[in-house]
Amino acid sequence: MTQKELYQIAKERYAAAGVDTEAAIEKLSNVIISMHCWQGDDVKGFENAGELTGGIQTTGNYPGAATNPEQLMQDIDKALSLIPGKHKINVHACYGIYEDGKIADRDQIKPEHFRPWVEFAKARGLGLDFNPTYFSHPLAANGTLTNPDEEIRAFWIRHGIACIRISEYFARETGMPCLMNIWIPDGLKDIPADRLGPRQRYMDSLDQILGCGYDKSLVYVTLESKVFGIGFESYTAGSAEFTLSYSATRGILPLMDNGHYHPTEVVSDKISALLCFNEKITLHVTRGVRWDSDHVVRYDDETVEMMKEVVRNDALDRVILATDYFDASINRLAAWVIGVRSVQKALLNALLLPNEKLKQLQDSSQFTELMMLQEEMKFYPIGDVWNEFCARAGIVGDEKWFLALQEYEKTVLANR
Ligand code: RNT
Ligand code: ZN
Repeated sequence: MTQKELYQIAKERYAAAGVDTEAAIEKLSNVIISMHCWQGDDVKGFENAGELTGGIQTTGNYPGAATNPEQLMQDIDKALSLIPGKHKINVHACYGIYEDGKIADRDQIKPEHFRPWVEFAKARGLGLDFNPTYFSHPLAANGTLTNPDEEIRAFWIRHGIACIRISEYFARETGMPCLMNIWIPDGLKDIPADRLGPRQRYMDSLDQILGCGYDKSLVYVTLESKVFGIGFESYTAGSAEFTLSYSATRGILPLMDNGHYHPTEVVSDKISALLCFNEKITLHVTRGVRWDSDHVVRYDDETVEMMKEVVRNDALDRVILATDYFDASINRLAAWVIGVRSVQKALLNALLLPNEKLKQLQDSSQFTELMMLQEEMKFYPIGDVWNEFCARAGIVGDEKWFLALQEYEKTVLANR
């Protein structure tokens, strides 16, 4: 049977369950995912910074990592050619491009250092997001925005403001708002003597950054929490409670990275709680295995559950989606493609559920039928709808997309 015929059968089966596959495909085509640039080079950036710090880590040494802007952009292009839809690229401040080799320090970075990213995005009709880099820098050794040394703290405040300017530039140039996410690693390995002081300094630093005056229709500032990092096991200044309260009181957006909670705590359950209080929220979709290990996103239970929360709460335009992981042990482009496609598959799954019916069953306490239907829906022919979605986007739907990467590995990556 052809793909079209298989899709027709799938369409009819879903229709019988009250699900409109055409509407699902149409909605999924419009979902933008912000793909993180840092999977391509193990979060190294272009500043020759050396070691990755900040309590995050990549493991593995799969050959072919990008080592310069040309290679990274070439790899992003290749990955995007295997992902259906038009998306955004999420750039970190340590990915500035310095033609003369003169690297600007973090408090001196300017829009011009990111012009090649703008050209890259504009040529492809993509949006851009941005992140200040509060790690992998000598002045980050003992804290950034919480640093008790006022001069160092001022340096990092200047970095935040410089990043707001670059985000404004991205938004103006691409014609799409730029999401600027603040995450700092600041914390302590062992039991603190003062938990309040660093948080008060963090609050003051953020107030100073946001007080620089910027166009809120161009830049959406988000604040990401974390419960711990490697070497920061006992305390982080930017805990969930701190960052949620800060964003709620300052009118910026909260960001949840699903690697940043206790192992049995799930972000899928937090989305609705935040939607009660925020017009928009943001996610870093990742996969934590035992710790915030930033494994490649898969079509697993939690990803599926998170995307159900986005779809069934009618929040596709309220939950902003970005990926965040770094695996150096497998083909890095495959990591991008598998992760972003997994998010899209989880969205499609949610779009293909009879969500109204399931809600009614819950509200009328018909829990047996609810469980039965939730389980039976898992075996509906989602794969045929996925293939149709990909075909309409001109992308290979099944595992054959990997052939293109095998070829790329032979002809491009192996020669680096
Ligand atoms: C770290 C955070 C943060 C980073 C990026 C590189 O735990 O998840 O988002 O992954 O800024
Ligand atoms: Zn993150």
